[in-house]
Amino acid sequence: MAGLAASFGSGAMTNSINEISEAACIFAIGTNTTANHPIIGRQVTRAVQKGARLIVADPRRIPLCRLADIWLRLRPGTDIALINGIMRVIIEENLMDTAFIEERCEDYEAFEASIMEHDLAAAEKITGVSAQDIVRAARMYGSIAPATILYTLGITEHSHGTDNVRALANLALLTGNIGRPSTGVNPLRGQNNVQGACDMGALPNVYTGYQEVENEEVRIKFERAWNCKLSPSNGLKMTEMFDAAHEGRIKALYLKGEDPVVTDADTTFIEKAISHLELFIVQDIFLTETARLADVVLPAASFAEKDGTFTNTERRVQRIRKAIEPRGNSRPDWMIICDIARSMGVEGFDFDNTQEIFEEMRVLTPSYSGINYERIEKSGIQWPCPDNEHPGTPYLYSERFNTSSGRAKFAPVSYRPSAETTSHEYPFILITRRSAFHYHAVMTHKAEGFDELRKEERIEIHPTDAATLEIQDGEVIKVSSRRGSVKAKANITEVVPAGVVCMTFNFAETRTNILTNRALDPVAKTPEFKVCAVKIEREESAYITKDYIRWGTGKS
Ligand SMILES: Nc1nc2c(c(=O)[nH]1)N[C@H]1C(S)=C(S)[C@@H](COP(=O)(O)OP(=O)(O)OC[C@H]3O[C@@H](n4cnc5c(=O)[nH]c(N)nc54)[C@H](O)[C@@H]3O)O[C@H]1N2
Ligand SMILES: Nc1nc2c(c(=O)[nH]1)N[C@H]1C(S)=C(S)[C@@H](COP(=O)(O)OP(=O)(O)OC[C@H]3O[C@@H](n4cnc5c(=O)[nH]c(N)nc54)[C@H](O)[C@@H]3O)O[C@H]1N2
Ligand SMILES: [Mo]
Repeated sequence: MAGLAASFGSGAMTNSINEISEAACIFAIGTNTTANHPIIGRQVTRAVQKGARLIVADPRRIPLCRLADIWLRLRPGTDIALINGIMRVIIEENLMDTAFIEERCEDYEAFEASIMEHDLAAAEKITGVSAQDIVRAARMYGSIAPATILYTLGITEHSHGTDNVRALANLALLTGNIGRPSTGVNPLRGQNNVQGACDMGALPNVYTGYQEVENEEVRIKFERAWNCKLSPSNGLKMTEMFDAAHEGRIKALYLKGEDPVVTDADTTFIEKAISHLELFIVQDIFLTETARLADVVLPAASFAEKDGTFTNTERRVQRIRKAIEPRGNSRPDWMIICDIARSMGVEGFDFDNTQEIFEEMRVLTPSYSGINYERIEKSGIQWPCPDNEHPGTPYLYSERFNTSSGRAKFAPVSYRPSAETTSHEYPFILITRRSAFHYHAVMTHKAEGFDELRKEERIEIHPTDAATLEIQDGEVIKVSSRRGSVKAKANITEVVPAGVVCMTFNFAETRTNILTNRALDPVAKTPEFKVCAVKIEREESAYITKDYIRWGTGKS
């Protein structure tokens, strides 16, 4: 996920997990923390028990709402109007940190002018949150320090996700809540080691440690180390690769640890794009729905069957050790990759173990230079860690930001509606989300216990809407978007507001992502998973769509 644009860096938490319990104010926006990051959720609970103020911004009544001093039930996709409204109150009531703005930031005047362009009445109209609640939240976040912001997909999975993050960065800068303990703008990363994968350059525009592909000095350094020529231009983001495959610009795809036929937006399109490939290789620990479409499947070993390091959401690099031997003919990912490279005649892949790979990486990566296997034998170290004496960095930006001037830039952003809005034909907004009882689509369904807790999709729908449509709780209903239809049982609940329905994407037999919209954020290229327009019909009038029948039949 894109980092905090110009001034910040890597999409990692700016601060540490254990600092959250010491915060005096927590603003949790677009994160169902207790369900999806339970360890961090515990920190929030502990902070509240110690007297911290909690503001929650979420269209759904998530468990954290019970603990919150203020719950801002905004309309999906309207966060920028909400955050800008909060900042207007902070400016009008003089709650900003003027000294911090003068010493550490730039471009403030233009930013302030942009905030004063829209009044609270406009914010109330767009978000559905009362002006009074916006004022309360602004006074709370603006006057109680240290204050920390926690955010996740309710913020990022929008066609304006990067702007949402910029708005939150502006809010932290305005109040000086960055660069000190228990402050910060903290994206809680999703998958295990997704932070480490990004740190290792599994992104199309950077090498390890966010060293830019288009920077010539960087490129020459890597060319010398690897004794080869490297491309001077950025590659494609994953979502863009499927467009390229669809158009024949990409002919071969080697996919590792992703199940896009279930988890990417508009899966009908994804399957079509895959069918245009000349060669499709999938490397996974399970035979996923996507792997069924592959020409070659390479069985990989799971986390428990290999050595290496994982880097968690607070930038902590930790050792993992093999607990059991790889099952069957599966092998650790690094061995498979090295074998493929060697058999293609590429030099430099003669590693005997993961420590050798780590050593090569750290020599080339300033933020990891001081980390080695000996130092993290017992407990992990948080990057940046530039040398062997450095203790690691619990919070970022204590002295300077990642800009040439070292100052953070205010970046004005204005509210834009989501790519798809409701219409007469599609009158509901569909939010997609996670469940505490499953991990995405494939991984937890192999264990029976999880299915005891949740074995099928239940579509959350508000009692008023259910009554209008004469839907009973537990009845099978059909949900359709402009892209296709799926069916599942209704769950009548006030967790969702009227006009909004909500589904998970846990079940291959209810492929929620047939419905979702591929509208991408212009910078991060993340799809708008959190907002699409749908209609709801009772099963009587429903019919099974082509997409639904096609499920599981493999490559056509
Ligand atoms: N049990 C479990 N835990 C997981 C996962 C899992 O599959 N299962 N997946 C992991 C992964 S990869 C990730 S990325 C994280 C994700 O963690 P979260 O981001 O917490 O996951 P979601 O439930 O998708 O979305 C969070 C919240 O965003 C709200 N939301 C939707 N639209 C908006 C909006 O427009 N504005 C605001 N402010 N809020 C909105 C939703 O109502 C929801 O409560 O969870 C990780 N943890
Ligand atoms: N509608 C909707 N869709 C969404 C989202 C949403 O909120 N709404 N959220 C999005 C988000 S944030 C995420 S992160 C994605 C998740 O999307 P995916 O990453 O596609 O989902 P997972 O099921 O976590 O897939 C991980 C795959 O990695 C495999 N795997 C696990 N360990 C290893 C290993 O060590 N080696 C290899 N080679 N493979 C391994 C697993 O078997 C699995 O097939 O879904 C996205 N899709
Ligand atoms: Mo994620």
